[in-house]
Amino acid sequence: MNDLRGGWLERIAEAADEAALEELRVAALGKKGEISLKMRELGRMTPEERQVAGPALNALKDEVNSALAAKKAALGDAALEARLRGEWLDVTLPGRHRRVGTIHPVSQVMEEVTAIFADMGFAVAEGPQIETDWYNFDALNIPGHHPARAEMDTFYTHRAPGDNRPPHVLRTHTSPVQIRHMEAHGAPVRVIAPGRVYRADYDQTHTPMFHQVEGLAIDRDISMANLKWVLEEFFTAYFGTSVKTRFRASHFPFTEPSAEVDIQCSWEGGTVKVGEGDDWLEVLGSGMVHPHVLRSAGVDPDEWQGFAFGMGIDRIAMLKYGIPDLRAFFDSDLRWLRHYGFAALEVPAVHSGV
Ligand code: 2U9
Repeated sequence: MNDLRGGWLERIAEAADEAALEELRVAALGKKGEISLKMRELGRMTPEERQVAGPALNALKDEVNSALAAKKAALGDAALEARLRGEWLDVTLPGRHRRVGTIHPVSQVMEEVTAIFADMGFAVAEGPQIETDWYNFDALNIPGHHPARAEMDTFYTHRAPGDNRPPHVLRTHTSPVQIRHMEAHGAPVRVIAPGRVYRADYDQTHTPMFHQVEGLAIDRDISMANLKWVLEEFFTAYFGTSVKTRFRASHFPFTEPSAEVDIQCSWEGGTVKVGEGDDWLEVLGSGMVHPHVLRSAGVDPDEWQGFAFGMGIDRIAMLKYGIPDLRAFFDSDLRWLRHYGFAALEVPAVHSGV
């Protein structure tokens, strides 16, 4: 009995894993296990023999069961220990650096401009980028023969062969938005129309798609004086410093009189600074809306009058943030955005992993 006990306890102690342990359990205590067979022999013993062997075998069975359970727990602990050692984690490592997306500077400037005009009571109007030639030209006092049509380097859409209607155009300015706005709502009007416009032109200062914001204020007695105040208010808010303006007589088909507007600036070492110095920089066109234009939009020019202006957003973004080449906007490269220090890029880094 002692040999039997010592043999099983030793093998259990040496079991390498749970599978080996299970094999031992079956070999000792399973239906045909060594200890089970010995217990079956009890029936064939004399009562005296059984009185000795019975309790001894039961004790052995209990002892082997306990040894199996203890070894199983020990193997489980060892496996967990090994796993924990393998899955070791250094929680002091810096996090992985993730680059964040940012607002494009043109969108940022568009929002800044919109907010400034909103403070002065202007609503935002939007409209289609593919326009009829009526809304893009005729309604703006630019008839078919007018040289401005050719000058604007217009993109035309195709018509099906045999369809002789005039083609649609990619809008060359956002002015059609304001024609549509007046048709729908009548006067008085205070709106700005920011958005994409298209002209077939590409060099350091022109891209085939660019962004404009136009403004329109129509009421019974609006004058150029109101225009000057609104624009100076705008430039001062936008550049964060008081900015003088200079109005030069000009000509546009849709305004009469018309003026090109310059802002005060200085040129030093090839960089332009707005709001100081004695130089002037042209930034927008403007004027009193031509009576033909008001009439085309269903507004009576004998009752209503007002100003309009238009400026390139890309250009004023370049001026505020010192971007030398318009094509930079199309590089989609965060490096130059960082270089020019756009506020939208100054997001706090959670982990600046090195
Ligand atoms: C309506 C009536 C008149 C908008 C105007 C300009 C002058 C102008 C240019 C500035 C730079 C276009 O982006 S740019 O190339 N714009 O010079 N725009 S007056 O006149 C309007 C608009 C809407 C109904």
